[in-house]
Amino acid sequence: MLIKIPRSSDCSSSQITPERVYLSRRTLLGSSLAGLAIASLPAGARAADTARYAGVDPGKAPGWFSDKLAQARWGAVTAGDEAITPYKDATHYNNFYEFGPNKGDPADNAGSLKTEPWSVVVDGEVGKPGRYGLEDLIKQSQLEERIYRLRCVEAWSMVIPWLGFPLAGILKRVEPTSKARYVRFETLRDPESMPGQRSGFALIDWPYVEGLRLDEAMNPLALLAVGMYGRELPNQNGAPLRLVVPWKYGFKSIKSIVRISLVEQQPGTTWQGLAPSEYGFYANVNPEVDHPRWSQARERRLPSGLFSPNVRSTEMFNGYGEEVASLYSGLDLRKNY
Ligand SMILES: Nc1nc2c(c(=O)[nH]1)N[C@H]1C(S)=C(S)[C@@H](COP(=O)(O)O)O[C@H]1N2
Ligand SMILES: [Mo]
Repeated sequence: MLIKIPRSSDCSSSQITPERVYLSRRTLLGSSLAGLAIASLPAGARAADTARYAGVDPGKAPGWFSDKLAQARWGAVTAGDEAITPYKDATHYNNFYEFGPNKGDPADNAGSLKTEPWSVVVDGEVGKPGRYGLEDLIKQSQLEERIYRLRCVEAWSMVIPWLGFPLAGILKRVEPTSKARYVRFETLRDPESMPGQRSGFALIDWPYVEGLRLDEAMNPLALLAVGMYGRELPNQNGAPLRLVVPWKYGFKSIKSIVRISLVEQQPGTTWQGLAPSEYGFYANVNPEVDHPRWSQARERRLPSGLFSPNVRSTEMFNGYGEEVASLYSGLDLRKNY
């Protein structure tokens, strides 16, 4: 299937590393897994980014992942000249409440998550419902590297090189019926491996749930990620399968997905349920609509410290307006935050 990515975030063909080049680079680097991570950089990547990839922990790389990686389309979407966030920040400054409320908790606690084998239930308004093994679900899709900005509703941001599959292709394969209008996603519920789900203080009614309108889910930018930084997803980043919706606040990008349901009605979602006046269903990045307790006009780009806070202006739709603004024509974005 051919998916047309609009110009602004598309890349020139020179940025796609042909497999031959990729394989020879891999040999050059002694085919170490850390080398794999560096090999995944788009040709012409800056020295600084190469240095950042050098710190990538190679991971365990299950068989299906290595097979997909060898056929991947590198640099399918890039973030222009914006620097990739160091791997260390992307894996040690996380929100994954199932593993605790603090930014370091997921890195400390998510080791207990068992990601293999993994299956995803697909149900609701689809022609091909069922419980799919992860490998089966993605079997026919080509792995793509996409470098996206990630903007959290808490006003920090990162630039992350994801590895994943366009959500649209996978949805089409399970054949949504004419009644399907929304997609609902659910995270694993397993209090045994997820200490946050055992805590009596947690406000969240587990499992974590998110949703998209079907046309949003079909937008070419919506990605189901299985990896990042040239390796499979670390547990704290939502292994083995997570959503990435780069034009929306980070909480829409639900982690460790076990269920995808095509539904008629707009699904209730976790953060909207917790505080509907603060977090909406749409959650499009919008510098003009403030959170009731803070401004959304600016963001801290990680790495960010006391002496170099690295603050920048937040862009409408996180800079992806050319690709997604038409989804919302006629919608009052102040009411539908
Ligand atoms: N299941 C689940 N998914 C989740 C969250 C969570 O707590 N649980 N946090 C969300 C929030 S608020 C953000 S900002 C991103 C963070 O992704 P990262 O840790 O990979 O940067 O994950 C989102 N997905
Ligand atoms: Mo977030």
